[in-house]
Amino acid sequence: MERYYQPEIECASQEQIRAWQSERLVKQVQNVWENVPMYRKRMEEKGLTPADIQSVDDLRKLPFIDKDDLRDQYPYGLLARPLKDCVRIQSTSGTTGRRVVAFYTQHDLDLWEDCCARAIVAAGGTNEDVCHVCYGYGLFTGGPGLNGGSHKVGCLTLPMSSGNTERQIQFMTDLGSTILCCTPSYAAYLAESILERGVRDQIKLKAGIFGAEAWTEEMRHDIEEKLGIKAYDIYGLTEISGPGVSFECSEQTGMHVNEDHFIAEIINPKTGEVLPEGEKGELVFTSITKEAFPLIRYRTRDICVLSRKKCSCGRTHVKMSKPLGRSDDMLIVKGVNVFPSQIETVLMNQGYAANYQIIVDRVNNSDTIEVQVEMTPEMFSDSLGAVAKKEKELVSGLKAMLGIYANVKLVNPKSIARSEGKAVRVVDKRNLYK
Ligand code: DLL
Repeated sequence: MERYYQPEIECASQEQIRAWQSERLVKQVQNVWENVPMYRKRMEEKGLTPADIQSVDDLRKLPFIDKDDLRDQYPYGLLARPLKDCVRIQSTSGTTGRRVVAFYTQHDLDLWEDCCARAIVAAGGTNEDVCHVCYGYGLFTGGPGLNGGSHKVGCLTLPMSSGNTERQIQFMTDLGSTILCCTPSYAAYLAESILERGVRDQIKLKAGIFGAEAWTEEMRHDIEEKLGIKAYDIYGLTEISGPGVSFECSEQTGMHVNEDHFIAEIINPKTGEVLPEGEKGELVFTSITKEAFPLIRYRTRDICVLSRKKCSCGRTHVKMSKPLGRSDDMLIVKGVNVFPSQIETVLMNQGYAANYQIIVDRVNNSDTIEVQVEMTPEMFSDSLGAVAKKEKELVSGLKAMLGIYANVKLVNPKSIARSEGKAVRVVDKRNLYK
């Protein structure tokens, strides 16, 4: 369906893109000034009024916001529209103490789904496709976003959600799924399961749209080869709408940011200075068309590079590299955002000292997380059964906090190496950012 490949927008000249961005930014700044007390206060602190923002060149005058601001304003503080105009919330994955909630008007849902539709079209999707969505549905944006995009393209949409691999494969073969949308680790797992069952020749997949977590080029090639598909990356974050903030095209060399809706900047994470195109730094987004929950200069903590090099697909929107790391300590494990501080909170609440290490690995394409924590000296003389009970208590505390299973190992007091500088809390053996 051509409707979601809009060359007049996606292939517009740089001047045209800047003109749209300037016009929309000016309106958005006026909007948040009038409707969101936090923005007005922050602007006033810098001696700014909306009149100081005349074009996209003035964006850098505005203050940054980050996840802590979102948490401080939870739940309704950043709403720019009356609640009666909002029709949906979504939330960042699996964070109990650090919940971030985003709001959408019907207009916001439409533009989000349009962005996902563009991603599906860029992966070759048309109304003749059967789009198999096994991102999680619910508060997580993956399922609802790609589901909406798939409808807009006119694909037959299979709202599978995650899990139940047996059923996934059965529907895939019976209904002839042609586009697979899920996390790259689940895609790799599905690929192995399909090969194990010997049903590869019954699979009609041609493309996959994989994101929500870091994945390497090696992983891409592995999935492409095993499933006989082309695997496209898709990026996004709940705060800015969800998947589809940017997406890969046939060139597979970075993801086009939907610049008619989001302005991307790269900054030095330490100083906040805006860096020129091509330099590596923290990605910052401003949403210029959203109504309910517009974010101005939101620091994503994802480390990326932007490029305006000509793309063979014809799209002119700036491309972002795969995230190359994070400027905070957030981990994404099994698609769920995990902060070491959440784990520490559980340990402290159950009476342990802060001598622990988090070991993340990927075994058979599935993430594993283990928390090793030193027993308290009193526990050292406990029976094995008593120690196992304590481990179980930690496992359920962590499950309640993180929403995922983490293995727990109680180790001898003083057996975790002490560090003279920063403690090495996390050992991530997956090497995803390279
Ligand atoms: O992960 C939205 C999404 C759903 C994107 C489905 C793509 C597909 P959050 O749960 O808010 O939203 O997590 C956002 O995930 O800041 C990145 O660190 C990471 N992330 C998202 N996409 C990618 C990707 C969804 N393609 C956080 N590569 C972001 C690497 C990604 N990291």
